[in-house]
Amino acid sequence: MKRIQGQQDLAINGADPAFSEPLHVGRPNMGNREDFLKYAGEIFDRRWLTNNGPVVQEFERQVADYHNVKHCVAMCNGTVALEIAIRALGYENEVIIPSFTFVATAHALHWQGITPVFADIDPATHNLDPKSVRRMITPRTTGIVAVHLWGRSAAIEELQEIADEHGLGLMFDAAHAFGCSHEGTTVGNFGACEILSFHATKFFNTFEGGAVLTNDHELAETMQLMRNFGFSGMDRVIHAGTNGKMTEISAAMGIVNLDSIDSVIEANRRNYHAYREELSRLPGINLLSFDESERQNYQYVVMEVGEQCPVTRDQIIQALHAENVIARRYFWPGCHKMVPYCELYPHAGQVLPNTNQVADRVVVLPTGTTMDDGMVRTVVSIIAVLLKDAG
Ligand code: T4K
Repeated sequence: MKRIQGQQDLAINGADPAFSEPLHVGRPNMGNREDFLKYAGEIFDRRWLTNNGPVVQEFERQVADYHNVKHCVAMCNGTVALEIAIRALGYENEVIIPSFTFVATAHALHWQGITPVFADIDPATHNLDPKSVRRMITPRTTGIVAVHLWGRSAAIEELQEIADEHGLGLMFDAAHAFGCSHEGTTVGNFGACEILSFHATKFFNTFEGGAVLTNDHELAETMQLMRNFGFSGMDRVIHAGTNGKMTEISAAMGIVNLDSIDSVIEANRRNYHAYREELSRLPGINLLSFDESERQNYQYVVMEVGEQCPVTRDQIIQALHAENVIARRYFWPGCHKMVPYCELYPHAGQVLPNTNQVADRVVVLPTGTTMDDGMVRTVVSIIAVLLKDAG
């Protein structure tokens, strides 16, 4: 790896990139290959590939136990898990969500003819600001989908209070929060239900996949029907439904990845600490912190580029990309500025000042089991040199 000590060492100035292969945010963490191939062989022999097979059922038990929650309903991906949960809860008309989230949160509503109403975030937490949620309630509001962004829990108690006061549903998009806790209770136990994503780029993956966690037996049963076209036994459809089923091979990947989850979290935690130590020396740069008294998965390393920083966020992104460090601007520019929402609700941004500001200053840095301490230090040295000569 090259040493980066001055401007002449930067790839934006013509030097070779620091890394020969791209470093991605969301490079999949892979479990034990032999264990996975053993499961694959058994699935092959059994000729049972999907439709609530034995591996999916075992996976659901393990994920429910991991979160200390009664039911895990596995799905083909997090977006369909959101759609099914939203429908099972009977949400309609208007539902309040943050704009500062992955666009799937908004799409899962719009796709079903429900209006996503964007509320602002608290700039300190990047999560929904309960005060803004209150302001967005209308007679047509039926529910709230709050997000535990970056795995850090939303303002759960305040949101529950608002939901109770106004007779609204409350569920959580916990796509980032696998295994995380709030005041000692694991995600999955809050609101009516919480959804997870196991996409390849999540620190815990099933290739593609997702789930809904809930302690509500009836709700779990409804979602089990809905993910399988509403079938209850052969030839008998008793509910509206779709195809949201997880395959056996995805569940096998999940079980194998669950076996090594502690080492993945430890790698993420080490990288986060290395980034924190190195970045703390840089002016105008703030690394979002995790409350280490809670269970965390540390899967997103989120840096904010403040006004005191001598270069802009996009200059940092450009310099990193030139070095093959594919840092991301998640979730810029905010859902409200994306199609179709910017066309449907062109004035939504007027009540989202914090979303607009935060979206302009975030950089998400690569982490995971393919990164080590030395690589983290090289990534930070690129930013440090860029800042030093600009300041
Ligand atoms: N709610 C929230 C809050 C979410 O963040 C998400 C998903 C959802 C709901 C919906 O859950 P799913 O329906 O996806 O289960 C990624 C993911 O596609 C998405 O799952 C995730 N959030 C979002 C935060 O990130 P992209 O478009 O940034 O990913 P992409 O394809 O650019 O991948 C990032 C990099 O990772 C690639 O440039 C290369 C590397 N990569 C990717 C894949 C797929 C690999 O090395 N191997 C791979 O297999 O959205």
